[in-house]
Amino acid sequence: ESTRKQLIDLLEKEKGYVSGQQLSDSLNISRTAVWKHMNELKKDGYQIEAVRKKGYKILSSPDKISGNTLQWGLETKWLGQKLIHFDQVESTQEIGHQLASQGKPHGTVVIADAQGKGRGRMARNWHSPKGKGIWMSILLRPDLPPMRAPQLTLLAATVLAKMVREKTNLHPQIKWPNDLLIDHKKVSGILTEMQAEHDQIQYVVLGIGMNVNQQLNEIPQDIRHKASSLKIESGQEWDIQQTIQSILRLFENTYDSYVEQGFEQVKKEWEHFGYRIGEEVTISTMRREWQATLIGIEPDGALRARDKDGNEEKLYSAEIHWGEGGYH
Ligand code: BTX
Repeated sequence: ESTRKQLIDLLEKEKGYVSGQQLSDSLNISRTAVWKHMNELKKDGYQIEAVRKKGYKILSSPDKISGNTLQWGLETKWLGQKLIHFDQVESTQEIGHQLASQGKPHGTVVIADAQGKGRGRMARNWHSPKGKGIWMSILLRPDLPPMRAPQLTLLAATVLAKMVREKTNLHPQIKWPNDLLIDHKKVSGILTEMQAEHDQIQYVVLGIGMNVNQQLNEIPQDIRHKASSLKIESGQEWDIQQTIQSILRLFENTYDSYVEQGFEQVKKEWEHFGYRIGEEVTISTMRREWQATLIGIEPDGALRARDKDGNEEKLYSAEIHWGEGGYH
């Protein structure tokens, strides 16, 4: 794999042709091995021109996602350094849990082009059409108590919001705890699942679903009024691989400083993007439903809300909605 990376680097550096002999010398592999690598690259969607007596040249890099192309150009230290890509799976979350139990390291990433049974929270489903979005799960092994796990969801949401803000002039917002909205519509959702024992998180599988290149008619009709994609909102097609790489880079930075410095900075960023903070909404939990004003988030990531009588409450799990029909 690293030979292959070096091979691509050599070809990319050289604007002209690089001879098979030159490649074989620099990489210390046989001419036959060079030739085999070229065939593998073609399978991954690289367009390579081979000219007799001159050598090889990369004409274009692939759009088609693969583990290799995703890793190439990935500017991270630990996140996604182990990265597994599938064309189609039921759910990347499921695979994340399998990898965790096989002992795969912190920072392992699973990505699929399509999910047959993408899942949301509380057994809801997540529509994950082929090649249209980012369907990925990140395996984390944080040295944290289980009660801090919800902070990771909020952290992930700020990362997605920052990515959108970096690349567009749109105004992404986060609806507590885990929805990324653009212009009031859900573009992305996060699902954090944890395995804990005693007072220690064993691992977290953090799932990110992001609608990227769907057109309006590719969003299921029943959610079209409340869901959108980056393409619909920005009016342009996105490069999915680059978008994944940006998310992973931002995630790693944000996560590293969270581990070093705590939740405070994430909380600030989250509140900057926070949706309907200061406004009146309807909150429902398993037990009841009431009107309240959203105040902000707590240092531990819980939502703080104030009811009509001025009583404040910390919420760890609830649904927030407003207007007709509600939103969930
Ligand atoms: P959630 O429970 O907050 O949102 C699920 C709800 O959102 C659904 O009930 C539906 O109304 C709506 N919905 C379904 N699909 C979409 C979509 N593509 N875009 C916008 N709205 C939608 C949010 O759960 C967490 C989603 C995590 C998805 C990732 S994808 C990678 C990983 N693997 C996996 O199976 N789940 C996660």
